[in-house]
Amino acid sequence: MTLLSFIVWQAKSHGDRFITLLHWPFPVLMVCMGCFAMTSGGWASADEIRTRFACAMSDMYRQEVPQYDTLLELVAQVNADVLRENPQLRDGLEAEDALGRLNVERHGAVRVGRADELAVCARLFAVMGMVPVGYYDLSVAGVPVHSTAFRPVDEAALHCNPFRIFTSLLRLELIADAELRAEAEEVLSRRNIFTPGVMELIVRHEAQGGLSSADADLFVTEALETFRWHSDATVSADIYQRLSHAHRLIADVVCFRGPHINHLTPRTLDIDAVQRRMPEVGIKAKAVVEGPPTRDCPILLRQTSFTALEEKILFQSPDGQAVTGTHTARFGEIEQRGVALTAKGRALYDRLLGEARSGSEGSYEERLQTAFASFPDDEGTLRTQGLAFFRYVLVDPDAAFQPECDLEVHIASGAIKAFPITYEDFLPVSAAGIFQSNLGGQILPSYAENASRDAFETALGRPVLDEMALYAGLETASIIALRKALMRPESSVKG
Ligand code: OOG
Ligand code: NI
Repeated sequence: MTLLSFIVWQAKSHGDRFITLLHWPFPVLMVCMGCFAMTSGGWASADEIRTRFACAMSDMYRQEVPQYDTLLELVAQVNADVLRENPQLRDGLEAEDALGRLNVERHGAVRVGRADELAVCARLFAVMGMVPVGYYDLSVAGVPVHSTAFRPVDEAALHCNPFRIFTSLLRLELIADAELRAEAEEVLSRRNIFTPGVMELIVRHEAQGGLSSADADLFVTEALETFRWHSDATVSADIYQRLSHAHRLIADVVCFRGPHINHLTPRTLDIDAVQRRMPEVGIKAKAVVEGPPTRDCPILLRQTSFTALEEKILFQSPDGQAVTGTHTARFGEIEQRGVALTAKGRALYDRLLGEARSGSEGSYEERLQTAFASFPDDEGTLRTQGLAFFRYVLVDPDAAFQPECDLEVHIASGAIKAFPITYEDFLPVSAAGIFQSNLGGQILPSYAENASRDAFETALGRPVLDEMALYAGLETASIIALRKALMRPESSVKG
């Protein structure tokens, strides 16, 4: 396929989105600007605030959940081993300048109880350049929430620190018992999960278009308060028990002063090794790894977790007597990320996963391996069959190009390199597995398929972005940059 026809093919396969993509600030996407601490206006950059916040959150969680600290050490060890034993992978990551991001990479998760709490979360995360991407309906899996992931979206920001927060909104309407529902609503209506300080700084950021470095520090401190663990419940033991009986997750969201961060997840280069070695460091891992099976060429996302801690809590009591109890909500998770799949690739993934999950022969891992045998496992085939997204980079600017040159010829000659675009999002079936592994084996009520994206977006105060359009945008931007380089052969284009 020639380069020009490839661009035309992109335009056709991504339809209307391609037109929108043409309006993107391509130079911003394509030029890795690194993490500048300051923007030109003198404000702390969103990337910088996000990095400070992610570090502060990680430090807080290490104090609160010591097993997470142990997990971080194990992941660092495994990643170092993988890089030592696999120089090719190391060189690839180095060529992409992606080693730095690996060490800071985390995702976390929180669950809020009211629509207006979600809306303020959107404004709070926006200060850090994190916007809602994707809609996840988890009611089908017996979890009464729907969710999005707040994350950076442009290439430079992702490169700097792709910190994401999977954010769920409780769906009280799925509580069948009307009296209990009203009670939960009443409890939630009494709380304010944001400090006056963070509200003021959000408003200042919106008015000024940025925050000074000192204000950014203050913002991080104040924002962190929302996600801190509080061991004193806001309700009596009786209400807690009744809500917990309806669904443990409902009690977790409703009965506390705020949406405590419930896990933080470092990224590993070998999730099977971490899973295997968790018992050596005293961590009990979830039985199966969610997502695709072990492969040469990782796709999407694989995840596993350790079960939530049992923590002491204090209930309210009318006579002021201390009533103690326990609550299990906070856990640790690890993830391994692979290439983002196109709609075609994703449809194949969903079909094969469905086959493995519904089968009954052999172990789940065996069924997964068998089902995924028909998913191509080399970058070249994933790319040429249009199953995954790639970023095309001109690595030899001195090569003699003609617009009609064949892309594949230049890839074969090494003048153009195709790098897999990392999947930055989540998977609903996996997310449900992660939720469930931490509900202590509670039999889950099954909710009818009940996606309510409109209601979610109304609560959020804006639409969620379409992740497929974002990946297509990154791929197309890289091709347009190549085309520009063809027109001005003297200019060198770096990815
Ligand atoms: C979120 C579970 C989903 C993931 O990695 O898929 C999630 C939660 O337990 O609140 O974090
Ligand atoms: Ni997670």
